[in-house]
Amino acid sequence: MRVLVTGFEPFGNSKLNPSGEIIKAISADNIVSAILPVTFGGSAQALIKLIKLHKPDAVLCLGQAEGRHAMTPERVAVNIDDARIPDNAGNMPTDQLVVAGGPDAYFSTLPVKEMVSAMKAAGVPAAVSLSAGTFVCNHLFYSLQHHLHGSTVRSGFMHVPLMDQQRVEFAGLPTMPLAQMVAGVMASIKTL
Ligand code: PCA
Repeated sequence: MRVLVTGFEPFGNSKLNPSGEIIKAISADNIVSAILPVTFGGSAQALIKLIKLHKPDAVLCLGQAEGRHAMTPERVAVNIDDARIPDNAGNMPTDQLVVAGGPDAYFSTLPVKEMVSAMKAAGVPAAVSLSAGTFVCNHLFYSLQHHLHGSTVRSGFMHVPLMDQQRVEFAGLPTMPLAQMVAGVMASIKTL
């Protein structure tokens, strides 16, 4: 079984993105990984190219969600782009559709509850999340589910907390050690 796992480059004014750092830290024979640009459109195009190239059996995309305490597999992707800050190309869409004519939402086809249980069993704080927001992460997640809808490839998205090295930059927000996040991702992949 081949799993495609992606993370994101840093965005906003940050120099780090834990999802990208996780990608740099994981490697296994059955894992193909990539770091995607934090841009509407560009992120999804790059991901779909990777899916066509590697033909994975499952796809797990990762992104940073500042403020979260736990690893959070997302349950639902919504058909809205509504940015509070510009993406890395300067785009800031408001109230636009991710896919014109697409359904309002798609559910994750990953076993989100089993992933949470597996992460907790590995000692990693984890919880199911009901919203991936309306920025680039949700855009990527929705585009992924739209692309793979009707196929047998299982796919979804997981937000991760800030990492310890971001504690000064995001004073007061919860962080998690990178090694714990990597353990969580590996435990999640095992459930697939
Ligand atoms: N988090 C952002 C985009 C990139 C990332 O890591 C988000 O939650 O939309």
